[in-house]
Amino acid sequence: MIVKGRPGFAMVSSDSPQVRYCPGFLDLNEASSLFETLNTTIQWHQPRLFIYGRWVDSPRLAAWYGDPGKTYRYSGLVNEPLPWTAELSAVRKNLERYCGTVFNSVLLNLYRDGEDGMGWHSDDEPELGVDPVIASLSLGGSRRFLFKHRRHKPTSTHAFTLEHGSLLVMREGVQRDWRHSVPKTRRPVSPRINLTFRQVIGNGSPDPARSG
Ligand SMILES: O=C(O)CCC(=O)C(=O)O
Ligand SMILES: [Mn+2]
Repeated sequence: MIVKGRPGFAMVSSDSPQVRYCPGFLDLNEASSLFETLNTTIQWHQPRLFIYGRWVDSPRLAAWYGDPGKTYRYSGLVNEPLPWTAELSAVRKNLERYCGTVFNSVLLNLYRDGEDGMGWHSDDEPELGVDPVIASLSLGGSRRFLFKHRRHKPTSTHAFTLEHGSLLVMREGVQRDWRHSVPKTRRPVSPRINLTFRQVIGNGSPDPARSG
């Protein structure tokens, strides 16, 4: 079953994600100018991930910014944070106010085209703590974003289209109960930047797998 995400639609029952989608969180000009700035000033790199016993290029570029010492590990990668830029600090402040929570780091992903995507995973690494709140800001080309339940069979899938300037807030229970993904697409799509703001607790962790 596919349940289409609607503006302001909150899935809050115990067997569905506690998710809020806010299209137009940033106005068009603000979103476009932020996209241009991040595209050219962020220190993008090509992560190599250890998946199913081998090293592969991740199908996207990435960057990790945050408070000093907020190291983030996944799929064999150890990400040491780069210092906050003025633009990232301003967005962080805005999202902290909106979400009523504190973030000390942000993972940025650059999807160059439809060949780039992100496989099914949960943001459940131990350094994110139990039940993290994650705020996800999208800029550039719209992409589909899917949720599927980790245990329920048959699985129902919730589909959102994350638009330029939109915010998706994933609250308590979402990472515990659901996986999410950004599927690759044959449709022509513009480059997209996604920022997921997180709260890293302490340092170091084991290394949970992420499927691409
Ligand atoms: O690009 C997105 O919308 C999702 C990114 C994501 O799930 C992640 O960085 O963990
Ligand atoms: Mn994620």
